[in-house]
Amino acid sequence: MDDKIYVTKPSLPPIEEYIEQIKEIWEEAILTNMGPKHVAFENQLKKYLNVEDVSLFTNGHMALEMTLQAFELSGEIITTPFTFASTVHAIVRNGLTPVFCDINIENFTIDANKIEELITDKTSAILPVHVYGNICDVEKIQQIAKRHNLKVIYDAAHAFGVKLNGRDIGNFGDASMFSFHATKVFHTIEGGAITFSNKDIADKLYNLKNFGIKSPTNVEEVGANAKMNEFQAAMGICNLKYISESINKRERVYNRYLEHLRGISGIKVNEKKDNIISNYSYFPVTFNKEVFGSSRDEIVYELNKEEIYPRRYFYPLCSDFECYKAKYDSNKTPTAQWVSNNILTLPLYADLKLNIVDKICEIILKKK
Ligand code: T4K
Repeated sequence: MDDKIYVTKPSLPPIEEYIEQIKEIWEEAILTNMGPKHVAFENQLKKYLNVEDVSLFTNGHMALEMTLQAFELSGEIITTPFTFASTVHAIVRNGLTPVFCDINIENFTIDANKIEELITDKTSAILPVHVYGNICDVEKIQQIAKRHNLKVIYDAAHAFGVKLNGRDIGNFGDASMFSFHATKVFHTIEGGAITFSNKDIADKLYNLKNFGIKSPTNVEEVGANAKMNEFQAAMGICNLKYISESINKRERVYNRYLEHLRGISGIKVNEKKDNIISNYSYFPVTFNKEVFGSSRDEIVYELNKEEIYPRRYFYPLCSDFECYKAKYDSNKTPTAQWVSNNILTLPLYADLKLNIVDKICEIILKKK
């Protein structure tokens, strides 16, 4: 048995429940193309996420890429360099130009106070990321978007089930993308969804993910294939039953980390605010070597020696990627640069044993 500890481990439903779902797929012999599981799962999600509309995709990335296409954006999109490659690639693969805004040090999301100075006559949208499930300054972002007539599309890949002041996260901006990848709080093996309220976008997304086909004889748009299949939807139906239990277990792990690491000088943990219902998706920690005594990378080395594999999400910054670095200067986003160089996401998943959390923290605190 592999007793290595990774940054995450997928939550799986009882296998019998998935087999039951799969049997029904066998009986119907509809495997994909918006079949009965797809429709049922979409309806369940609409209720769970408390949103007007949901469109399912084969993964979060294609959901985001096609949403940018559906809104017919042009020119420049303001986003954050402190994110997974997908966010920026989705912009570039649409023929658009990412403009990187710095992040705030409190919760690592885009610094809303710095967005306006980046707006030009070419800007058509803002693409903020609720990174680690931390919520962006949605109010300020909405005001800016309104003033400048911009669309707001949230990358909510990490934010499944999160609420702000009782309002579900998928209701902010023009659309939000959720990832249902195996490594996420909630998964469909691979998968993703867009939540939105604009009815025109519903038809567009539906067509775009199915080659732009409007009817068997009418192909209206240059679409692609990004449909969620029936096996993915079946996994979603099974996992949705256990989501509250899974988030509660994550909260226990999160609290245990806090018990050990909160208040240690040179370490900053990701504190949850009282007006937020969290999904406890990640446990990011920054290490300030001058104050703490050890750097992030020294901590990684120590943990790896014990077969514990946290991840440096998100290092390097997207603006430092080989494919983008010639066009960007990461010194212009100094907070993102510092965070990327000093942050570590510690293992966090529903079934992580609390004694392992104790061990991880002991290894970290020995390096004070
Ligand atoms: N926007 C943001 C902000 C995102 O973070 C992501 C995805 C997207 C957009 C795009 O959404 P998707 O198209 O993926 O739906 C992982 C995930 O693959 C990726 O979905 C996720 N973000 C990203 C933050 O993490 P890697 O390259 O770190 O994956 P990997 O294979 O190294 O997995 C991490 C650890 O998880 C492994 O060390 C072991 C464990 N693991 C992984 C898999 C796949 C398992 O235990 N079981 C598994 O099946 O990207």
